[in-house]
Amino acid sequence: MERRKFLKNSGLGGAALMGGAWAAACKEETEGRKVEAKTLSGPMVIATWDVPNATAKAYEVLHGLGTALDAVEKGVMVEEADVENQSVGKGGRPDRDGHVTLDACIMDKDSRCGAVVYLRDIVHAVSVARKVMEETPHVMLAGEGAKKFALEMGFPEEDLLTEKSRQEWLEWKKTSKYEPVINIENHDTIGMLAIDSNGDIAGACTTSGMAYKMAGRIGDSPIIGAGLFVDNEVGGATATGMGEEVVRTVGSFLIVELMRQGKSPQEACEEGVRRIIAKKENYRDIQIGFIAVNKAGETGAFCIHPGFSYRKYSTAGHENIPAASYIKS
Ligand code: SD4
Repeated sequence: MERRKFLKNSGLGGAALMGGAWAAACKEETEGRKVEAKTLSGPMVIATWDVPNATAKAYEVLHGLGTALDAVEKGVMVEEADVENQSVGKGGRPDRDGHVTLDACIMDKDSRCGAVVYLRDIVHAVSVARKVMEETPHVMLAGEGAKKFALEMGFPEEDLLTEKSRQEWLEWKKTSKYEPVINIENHDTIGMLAIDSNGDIAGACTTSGMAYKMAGRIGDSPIIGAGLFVDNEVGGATATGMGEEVVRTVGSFLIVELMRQGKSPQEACEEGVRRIIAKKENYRDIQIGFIAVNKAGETGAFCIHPGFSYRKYSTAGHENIPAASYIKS
């Protein structure tokens, strides 16, 4: 019986049987520094905010010995299709002109990456980003070009503005004040990081961006290094919140580099938030949340305001973990 079927039929947790490949991955050297193996006990996935359906889908892929790349794509697609999530994909809140525009990116273990920005009328922006990575010589496609490419690749065209988001937008237009409400109005952008049974890391990030943004505005989420960064030797990081501030500090790249220098994911996320606070006088007006994972499977998260959490699915279970915050209450 082939190994995949055997694992599925065995009734045993995949992680117990994957020890060989897993242990081998743990012994790799990273720039002369031995990677800690103490907490690495099987595949795992983390995602920004409390998104249990998305992490469950990703873990299902990982448990079936799928790649981290497939896991993060399939995982975030759950939120893109969920019309109740008004920060991602279909049902997302529109820009101030009433158009839902999507930003997404994906990055794999070989530092290959793809992104789409200002994509309209296509639900699964992350899958278009993956196609950009795999089928084109480019990293990022924008607007009309991104949509044309998506249609050529066979993605269906559909209106992403739901009646609920349309009604809220019409209500917003009465005052047209751009003051994003912390933890509410731009909640639930999904950034996801996974480690597969080979110990390889991939990440994805997808969003409809800040509600009622100016037409054409792009945030951090599709920008490799800002909203997402993965280095398979070290770990990965991803962000949610006011994207402009994450771009200014190249937040996710910074966090991965801090982990490369020896910081834990938790310490690195804290420093990522501190960097933003140091450059932003009105930091109390914004929310930023970072999550990170290192090669050993250790995770961390930090944010400016209380209220941010992340979902983690590993051999230890499936939990929602509230992130510590710079401002305590
Ligand atoms: C952006 N970072 O477009 C995104 C918004 C976000 O939860 O994270 N919302 O700036």
